[in-house]
Amino acid sequence: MKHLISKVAILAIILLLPSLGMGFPNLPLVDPPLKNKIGWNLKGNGLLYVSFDLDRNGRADYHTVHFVIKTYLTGEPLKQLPGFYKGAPVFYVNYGPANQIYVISKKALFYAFDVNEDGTWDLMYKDVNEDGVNGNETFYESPSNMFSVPSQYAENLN
Ligand SMILES: [Ca+2]
Ligand SMILES: [Ca+2]
Ligand SMILES: [Ca+2]
Repeated sequence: MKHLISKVAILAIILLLPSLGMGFPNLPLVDPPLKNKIGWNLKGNGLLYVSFDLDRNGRADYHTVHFVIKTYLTGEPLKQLPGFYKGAPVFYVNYGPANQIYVISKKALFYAFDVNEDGTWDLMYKDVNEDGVNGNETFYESPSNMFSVPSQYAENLN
């Protein structure tokens, strides 16, 4: 009888586990071409966020965060932009006769998943080397707290 009770207890624990918060997902990072973006946003912290819709359902689910290397206002036509940015992407906002130019880092500093597409990021990875997705990215945080921090990463956060 005692044996049966412990079996039931173990089963109950197993059944309850999924409701105790999601485990750490193994979502593969990707580096989608900037031309596939569905939007972008310059943040007050000087970083430029680019949004993607990887599953093409019309809602953003993935974001890359880039440094703004240089920004300036110019009245020159966009096609005459200087070519000395070594292929760094250029974003702009048109203000009538002038354009505000934002030159951003070619590769992202952060990659972020918004798994449930509610606008709050669920899983962020940092790529300190900004060398694209190549396996050296590290878990940064789960802004929505959807995912618990895996113990093997927790000590790196201090
Ligand atoms: Ca989507
Ligand atoms: Ca979310
Ligand atoms: Ca990398």
